[in-house]
Amino acid sequence: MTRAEELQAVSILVPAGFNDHAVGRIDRTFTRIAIARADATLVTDEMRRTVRGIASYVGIDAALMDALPNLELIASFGVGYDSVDAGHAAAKNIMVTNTPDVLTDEVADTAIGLLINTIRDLPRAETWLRDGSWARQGNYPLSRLTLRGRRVGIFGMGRIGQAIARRLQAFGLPVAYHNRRPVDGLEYEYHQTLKGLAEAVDTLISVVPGTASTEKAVNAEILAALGANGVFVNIGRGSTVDEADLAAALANGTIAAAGLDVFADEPNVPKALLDAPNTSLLPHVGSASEHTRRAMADLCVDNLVSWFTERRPLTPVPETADVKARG
Ligand code: NAP
Ligand code: 8YV
Repeated sequence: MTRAEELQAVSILVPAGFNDHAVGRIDRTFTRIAIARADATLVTDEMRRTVRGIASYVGIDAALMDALPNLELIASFGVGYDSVDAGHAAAKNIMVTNTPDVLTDEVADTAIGLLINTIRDLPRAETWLRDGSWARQGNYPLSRLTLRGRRVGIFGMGRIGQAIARRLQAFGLPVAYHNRRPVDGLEYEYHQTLKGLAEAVDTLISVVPGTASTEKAVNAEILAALGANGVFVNIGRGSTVDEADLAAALANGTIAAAGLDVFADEPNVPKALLDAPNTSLLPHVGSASEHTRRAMADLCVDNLVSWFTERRPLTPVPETADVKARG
C-alpha cells in the first residue's frame, strides 16, 4: 500500500457540524464517518471496529472514548479544550491535540474591539444612526466611560493575554496581570492573586482557560475589588465567571460595564445580562473569521496527518504530552 492508501484506510469520526475546509481535507485524506452528535449511544459496531481518530469542535466525553476501543487521537478544533476529557484520554493512552497560536492575534483583536464597544457604547451608537434616532433626536449621548486613564489587568497572561497586552501598550495604557506563576522576561506588573490584580486596576480582561481551578474565579469579591468605575471583559471561557454575581454587580453599580464573548451555558445567555444597559455581548466570535478558522482547520487536520504518518502530534495538550502511539 502507498502512504496515501494507508491514510485513506484510517477512519476519522466527525461529530455534529464541522468546519467545511477541515471536512474537505479529511475527505481527501482519510475515510470520514459522520455522526449527528458526540454521543456514545450513537456508536455503531462498525465505528467501534474502525474509528482511530476524532476531529471535533464539540466536546468529547469519557463515555465516547470508552465506546471506541481503537481510538488513538482526538484532534480538537480550538485552543481551549475544556469540553474534552483530556485526563480520561491520557489514562486511556489517547492523544488530544488543540489549535494554539494560529488564532492568537484574531482573538486579541476581538478582545480589543469588545473592550472599546463596552466602554464607548459603539454598538448602541450605530443602532441610534440606523434606526433614525440621529436624524430625529440629534447626537448620540456622550459615553459615560472612556479608555483614557485606565489601568488594565489581564487574568491569564498566556499567548492571547500577551497579544492583548501588546495592543494595550500601543494604546498607552498600563498593564498588569495575574497567572499562577509570573512569566519569565515579561515586564508587566505581576500580582500573586486575582483579588490583588482587581484591586490594582479598573479594567479586567479574563482570558484564562476553563478549568476546575478557574471555575467562577471572577465572583462578587473580585468585582467589588474592581470598583465602581470597573469594566470587565471576558474573552476566555464563561465558566470562569459567576454570572449571577456579575449580573448583580452590573445592576447595583458595583462595576460600571461588562463586555462578554463567552458564557457559561452557550448559546444560552442569562436574561439579566441581555437586559442590562451596561453590557456589550458577542456570540463567541473571538476567532471567527474565515482566515483564522481556516488556519485552525489546517492545524487540526495536520495533527491527524502527522499522527497517522509520523506517529507524533504537532500540538498535543499538556495532559496527553506523554501518550505514545500504539504499535
Ligand atoms: P495559554 O497560552 O495556555 O494561556 C493561559 C494562561 O492562563 C496562562 O498564562 C496560565 O498561566 C493562565 N492560567 C491558567 N490557569 C490559571 C489559574 N487557575 N489562575 C491564574 N492563571 C491561570 O492559552 P491561550 O492560547 O492564551 O488561550 C487562553 C484561553 O482563551 C483558551 O483556553 C480558551 O478558553 C480561550 N479562547 C477563547 C476564544 C474565543 O473565541 N473567545 C478563542 C480562543 C481561546 P499559569 O499556568 O502560570 O497559571
Ligand atoms: C472557537 C475558542 O470558537 O479556540 C477556542 O478555544 O473558543 C474558539 O476559537 C471554538 O474552539 C470553536 O470550536
